[in-house]
Amino acid sequence: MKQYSPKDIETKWQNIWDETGVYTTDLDTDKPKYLAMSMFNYPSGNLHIGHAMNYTISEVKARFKRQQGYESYHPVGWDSFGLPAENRAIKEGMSPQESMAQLIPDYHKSYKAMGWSNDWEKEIATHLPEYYKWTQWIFSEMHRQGLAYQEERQQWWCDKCQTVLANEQVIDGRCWRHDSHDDPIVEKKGVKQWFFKITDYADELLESINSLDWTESVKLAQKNWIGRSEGAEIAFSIAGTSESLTVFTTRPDTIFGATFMVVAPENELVDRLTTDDYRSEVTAYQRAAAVKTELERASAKVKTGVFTGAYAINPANYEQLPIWVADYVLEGYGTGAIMAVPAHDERDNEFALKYELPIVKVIESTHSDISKPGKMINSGQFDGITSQDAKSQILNWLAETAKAEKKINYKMRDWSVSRQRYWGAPIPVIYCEKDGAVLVPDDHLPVILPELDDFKPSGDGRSALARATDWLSVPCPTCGGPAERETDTLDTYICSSWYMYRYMDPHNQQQIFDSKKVKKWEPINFYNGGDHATAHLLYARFIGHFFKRLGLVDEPEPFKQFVFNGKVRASDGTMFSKSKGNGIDPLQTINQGYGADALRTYLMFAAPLEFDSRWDPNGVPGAYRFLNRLWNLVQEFLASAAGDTGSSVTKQLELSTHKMIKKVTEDLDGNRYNTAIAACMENLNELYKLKHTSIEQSQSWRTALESAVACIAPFAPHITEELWHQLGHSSSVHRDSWPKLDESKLGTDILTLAVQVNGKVKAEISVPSEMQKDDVIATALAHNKITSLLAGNEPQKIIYVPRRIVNIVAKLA
Ligand code: ANZ
Ligand code: ZN
Repeated sequence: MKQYSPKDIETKWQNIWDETGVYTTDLDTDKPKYLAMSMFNYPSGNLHIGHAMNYTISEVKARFKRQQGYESYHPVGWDSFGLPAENRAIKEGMSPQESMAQLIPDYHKSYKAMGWSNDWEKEIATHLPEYYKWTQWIFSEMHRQGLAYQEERQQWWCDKCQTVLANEQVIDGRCWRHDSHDDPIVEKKGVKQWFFKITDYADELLESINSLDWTESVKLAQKNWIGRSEGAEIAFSIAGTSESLTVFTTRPDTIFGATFMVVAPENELVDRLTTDDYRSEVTAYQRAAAVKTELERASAKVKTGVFTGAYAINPANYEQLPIWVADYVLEGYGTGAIMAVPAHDERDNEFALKYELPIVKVIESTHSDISKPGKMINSGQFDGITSQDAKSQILNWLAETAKAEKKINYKMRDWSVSRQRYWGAPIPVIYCEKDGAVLVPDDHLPVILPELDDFKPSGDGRSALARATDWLSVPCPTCGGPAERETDTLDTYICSSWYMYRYMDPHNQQQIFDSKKVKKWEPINFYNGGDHATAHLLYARFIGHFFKRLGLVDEPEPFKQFVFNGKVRASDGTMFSKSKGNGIDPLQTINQGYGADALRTYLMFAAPLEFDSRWDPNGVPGAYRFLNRLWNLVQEFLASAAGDTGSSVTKQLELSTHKMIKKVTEDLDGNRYNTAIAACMENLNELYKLKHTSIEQSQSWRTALESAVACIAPFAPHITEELWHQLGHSSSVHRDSWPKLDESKLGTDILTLAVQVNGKVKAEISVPSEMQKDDVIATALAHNKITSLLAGNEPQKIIYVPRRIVNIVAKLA
């Protein structure tokens, strides 16, 4: 009997698949399409166990659909620009170009070794000019649509990366590339930046979240990130001046309880408001606040602030309110100024207690939380109504006499897209003294990133491109005069915000993509990932909505379904990490002899997709044993003689098979991979039980085994391909092989009956409940224990107690 040896069959099939192009997708197909992919790989080292997990998830889905007869596309590409790649190159002492030339072919080998069904003809890489030409084109198109603008702003700055970061790239106060405890907290720095006006899309990005079939927590994260807040802007005039101070509040109902005002230290009004007596204190306070991070400010245990000497007039009751400067009010949100209501807002309350400012309660409530609704008090004509009603009534009343209006604010800021780093797509802008910032004309794209010997950041806040003098000076596209290129490059998140569309038309030289093709292949049916979900998904959605407005796509949402998958952790529950050296190398596991099939099956079996799993050292060997059992059963079948399988065994084979088909199909559609594998295992156990009654080369057994092989194929593509061919097929199991469910085979219950000989239980048989008496008796007599007991003696009498017992009376030797 042939032994199961992954080493012998896996590379063999990988090569055959390459040659025959089973995974090559016909983008012009008439078949129904399916597109499954995992988040973009940014090459910065080896394939690790997290990759093995993530990419297998979409891969299984793609295979399942391909077997079901879809034109299923599992694309592949590299998010090869950006900091992880550049930092890796610096560490290895080579250029990023050299680093990619080394890494990408290594990934090719690893991807093939994993048995992933990628379409290599359509491979893309974001650092290639044929790709980044279109990344640059997106920038230009944003600019033409008035959605790209330049502004000097306080930006997060990572000292280690020597670049600014987008808000989304700051995680708990640290850089997304440098987020361990010993890494520095990011700081703010005033830098001139390019921005994309994603805030213009805030409402539609928020609204369409509800239409998405996504992991709930990720949808919630999108909503929180956009952070829509409904409230009002109310202007307070400043006593003794003609100026006013406008605040944003979500609680106009509390205006009679406002006892002071607070302005953010950076607010441009501060200098004008501050009276000479208080100027030195205010200036000192502003300086101290400037070096604090937003995180420090927001989480500060003790609130601090200084009085400006100025007063505002409360438009509700004309009381004079002292204006303070305090850093718990942030400049980037609302108007950067608030009316403080210490009786009903926690932060204002702390501040008032510390600086002995008055506290006036305006809502009566039995609740211990001061921010809760209740009955209005101390609020003039509004006393007695509920605070909910007061919200709109007070706002309407104020709007008549003072400057007050409804206002919606968003936490989300515009997307800062320029980076002071070398390894990215150059921003297609040229600066001319006469014409200012001019776009590089489309027919001059791409602006090629020049190769540089020294590409490290210079430390002066500009990228290494500032030193590429030949590249830098160009004639102005408008006047032809001397001009200089932009030295910032585009954030790598732009590269990855549109790649899914390029997959649908990867080699187009004329356009970013052919809309007809994209309209056929959008949206991505299945997308998964386990990291950076908020930022990347928000940007990709923004680009989708932008393309929709340009008419390039029909569907504004690029990803129909998204699964935020769990991570593989070490067996002690900690994260795998390079520094701890406790990582699991997928290729090593494969090469130990267990093979890719066992690794894949284990990973998909270890836990529900959305849960973390702990690496179990017995897991891959366990999966290997399961596959080995499948292998051996097929070998036994092939070695057996041709024959007919009795109707009882046939019925049971059918029942078990169709139960499996139903469960595996539903579970794969519902992303319950682990229970799908469990159903395959259960079926195999059942087949092993049945083979003890009989196994022969019959149609019944063939169908059962082929179905078992086909259902395991998405998880274990090599062994199943080998067995499929051993079973006599000449085409691949990976296309159009999904077994058809026959519901009529499921109706039957299975009964377990005791078989007695002369009143003593000697055996047990399982039969379908509707089986007729004669067939039940025949099944009992065929059991090998019974035949050997009877040893050829004719039974004298057979009594059948329906659904319970077959009793055989016979003279025994
Ligand atoms: C008066 C008030 C009374 C407020 C009350 C709250 C409770 P969200 O939901 O986050 O939008 N605020 C406004 N701008 C701010 C800024 N730049 N920095 C810090 N705080 C700011 O919260 C809006 C509330 O946060 C606003 O409503 C304002 O305080 C404060 F019982 O106004 B409120
Ligand atoms: Zn010019």
